[in-house]
Amino acid sequence: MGLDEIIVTQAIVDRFMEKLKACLKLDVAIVGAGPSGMVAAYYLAKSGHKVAIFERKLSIGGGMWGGGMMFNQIVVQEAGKHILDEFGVRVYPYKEGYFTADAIEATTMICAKACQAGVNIFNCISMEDVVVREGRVCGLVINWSPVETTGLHVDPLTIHAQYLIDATGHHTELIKVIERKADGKLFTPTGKIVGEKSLWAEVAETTTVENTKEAYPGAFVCGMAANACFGSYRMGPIFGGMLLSGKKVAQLIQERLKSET
Ligand code: 48H
Ligand code: FE2
Repeated sequence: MGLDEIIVTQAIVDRFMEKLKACLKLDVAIVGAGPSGMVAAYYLAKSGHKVAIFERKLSIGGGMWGGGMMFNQIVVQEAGKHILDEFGVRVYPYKEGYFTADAIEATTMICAKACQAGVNIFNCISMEDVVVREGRVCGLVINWSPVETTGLHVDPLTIHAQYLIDATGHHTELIKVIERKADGKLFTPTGKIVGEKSLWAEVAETTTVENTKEAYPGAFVCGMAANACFGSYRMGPIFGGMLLSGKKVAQLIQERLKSET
C-alpha cells in the first residue's frame, strides 16, 4: 500500500475539526488540565456530561509531574487514596495515613482514564476571556497559546458552556478575568479574589475541599484556584486535596445540571 501524505493531513484536520465542533456547546468547560481539572472532567464525563478541558501548555498535568521540587513522587493522605485507586494508580503506604505514588504514573493514568471516559482535552489552547450574560457566565473565549505567548493580534473563538470550572491552579486565571470584567461581586467574603496565603499543609488540604464551590454565577473553582480565590494556604506536594476537590466540583455541578432538567 502506498502512503499518501495528503490523506495523513486530511485525517488530522478532519478528526480535529470533528472534535472541536462537538465541543462548541458543552455542559461543562474546564480551564486547566492539572490534577483537579482532570479528575473533575473524568467524573463529569463518567456521569454522561459533555465536558472539555482547555489547557494552555502542550503538556497536561499541571504541577503534578514535578512531585516535590522535581522529585517526581507525590504524597496522598488516606482520604484521597480512593481516587487514585479509581484511576488504577499504584499507591504505596509510607507511614500511617501517608501514601505515595509515582507522579508520572498518576498524571498519565488520570489523563488516560479521563480521555477514555469521554473527556475532550484541547492542549495548547488558552482561556483569554469569558462570555457573560445577565450576571452569569455562559462561555469561554479561547485562543491558541502561541498567539498569546507571541503577542500576535489574532482574535479568539468562543465556546458555550452551562458551567465553567477554574482549575488553573495558583493563578486562578478564570476568576481573575471574571473579577475584572463581569458585573457584580464574587461569592467571596470580600467580593474579590482573596488571594493565596503561605504554606500550611494541614489547613490547606481541608480548605481546598471547603473552598471548592461556585465563585460567580455559573463559574466554580477547584484545586489550588479554590484556595487562591477564597483565601487559604498552600500545601506543598500533597495531592489528596486536589483530587478530592476535583471530585467535589464534579458532584456539585452534576447536582446543578440534574436540578435544571
Ligand atoms: C488554559 C491554563 C490557563 C489558561 C492556567 O497548577 P495545576 O496543577 O492546578 P491544580 O489546582 O489542579 O493543582 C495544583 C497543584 O499542581 C499544585 O500546584 C499544588 C498542590 N501546589 C501546592 C503548593 O504549595 O505549591 O494546573 C493548572 C493548569 C496548568 O496546566 C496551566 O497550564 C493551566 O492550568 N492554565 N490553561 N488557559 N488561561 N491558566
Ligand atoms: Fe503548587
